[in-house]
Amino acid sequence: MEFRNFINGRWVPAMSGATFENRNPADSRDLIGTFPRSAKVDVDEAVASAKRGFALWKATPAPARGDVLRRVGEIMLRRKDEIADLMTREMGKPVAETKGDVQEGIDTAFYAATEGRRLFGHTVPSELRDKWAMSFRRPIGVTGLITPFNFPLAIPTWKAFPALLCGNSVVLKPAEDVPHTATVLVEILLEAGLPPEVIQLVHGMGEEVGKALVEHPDVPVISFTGSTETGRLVGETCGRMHKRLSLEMGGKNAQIVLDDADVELALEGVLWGAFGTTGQRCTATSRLIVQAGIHDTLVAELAKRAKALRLGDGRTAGTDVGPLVHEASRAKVESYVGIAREQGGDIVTGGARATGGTLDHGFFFQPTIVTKVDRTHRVAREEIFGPVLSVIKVKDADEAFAINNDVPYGLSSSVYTRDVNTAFRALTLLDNGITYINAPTIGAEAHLPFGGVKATGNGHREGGWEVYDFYSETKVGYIDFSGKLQRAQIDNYPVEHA
Ligand code: UN1
Repeated sequence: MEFRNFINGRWVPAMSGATFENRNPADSRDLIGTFPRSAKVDVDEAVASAKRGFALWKATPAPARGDVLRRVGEIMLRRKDEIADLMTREMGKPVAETKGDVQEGIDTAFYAATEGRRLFGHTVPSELRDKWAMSFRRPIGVTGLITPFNFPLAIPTWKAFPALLCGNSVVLKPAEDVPHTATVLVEILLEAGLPPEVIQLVHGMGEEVGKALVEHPDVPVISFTGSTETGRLVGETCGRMHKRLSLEMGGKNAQIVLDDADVELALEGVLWGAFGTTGQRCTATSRLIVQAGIHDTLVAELAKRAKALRLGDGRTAGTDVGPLVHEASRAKVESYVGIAREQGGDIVTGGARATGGTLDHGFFFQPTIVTKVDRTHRVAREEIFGPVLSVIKVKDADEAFAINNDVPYGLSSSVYTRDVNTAFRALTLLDNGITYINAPTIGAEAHLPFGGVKATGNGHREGGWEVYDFYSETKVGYIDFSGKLQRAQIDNYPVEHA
């Protein structure tokens, strides 16, 4: 099947005619389709159209924009199973997880729909008589959204729905691994009644399409989710061009388990956090920091359960863990296992490609646990983005908190303890955007701000109420109905204060 870009209100191929293939990572013989390999000219056309879309859309009342997004949520709800299936086919995670991904999109749509009837400003007392002061929100313009493969629906919706609700138009550049899901999202937006030029979809590679979008002078807002390396390049360009930029990047998230924890709960949490989505989440648990008293028991049981996880096609019932998204990711994971060994880590389970039977056709890797990891080891500090968990033994909570903070990233963290004081101390002390108590490092909900500190982000948040500030510009209005010139700071303070 041949898929297209959506530019200028029409489904079109890349102007050059170039294409790329998208294949199922669980079975690379399964070709999903060919997609346009677009270039700068396609982006230029998309942005020109999105500018016309913006002129129309910004004049549409926010509650009416919200109505479109409510219909989007309704269509997604109706098509949930079908979308989950095609999403698993193109990126591999089990259907239970892709259904969760669609649900996150639905939640985001319904939240955005109601925000159309809020989008609050402030009314503030003026320091002068017969004068009002207020703030309100204005849309900004064309937004360029660059999204990753691991949440093919949720992440584009996190960005696009608030952007649209605020009255901006959107040029979406999805990861080249998940172009089919993005295509379906655009179809749904159109079916729900979004005026065609308000949304543009440009498929292709980051270095070509992403770069052209980031460098385009008529795109004042960029939102990027991906690696910290690429985010730095995006940030440099946006800084130079005075663009508003939201970055959501790497993580090295830790689950801390203290001696007083409910061990069974901690076990279930770390299995889900480390190996869900094959470890390919920015929020994945990639470090397990365990207090000495329960370390050996916990690790032994964990290794047993990790070994028992069933690998396979995410569309087959009973599959716990799907493949990595492509061969390059698998090779990266494999190289980190080598690095872990060289630096003195002990591979207690996994450590190799998973092969045999149908697995031979996909990019599978065994769930891997490395023990005897020191905080200085590379597997304790660098993002791997795969099913590899590094276990670090500590003597107490203070050491655990210090190690949690001793990495360049700061997305999520998790602490298992029954002590309420320790739990609140963790919330206060851990340098992360999100801390979970007695729950894994993954599982953020759509109506709360999502994001991290340090090299994970640049201070913005997605989700919840804060993202609406990112996609709108604050404007202040002063209305003086006194009928005379009133000089602020001067006429209301006529007497010199000593
Ligand atoms: C991501 O890891 O890229 O909290 C996003 C979670 C999901 C979102 C993760 N709701 O794991």
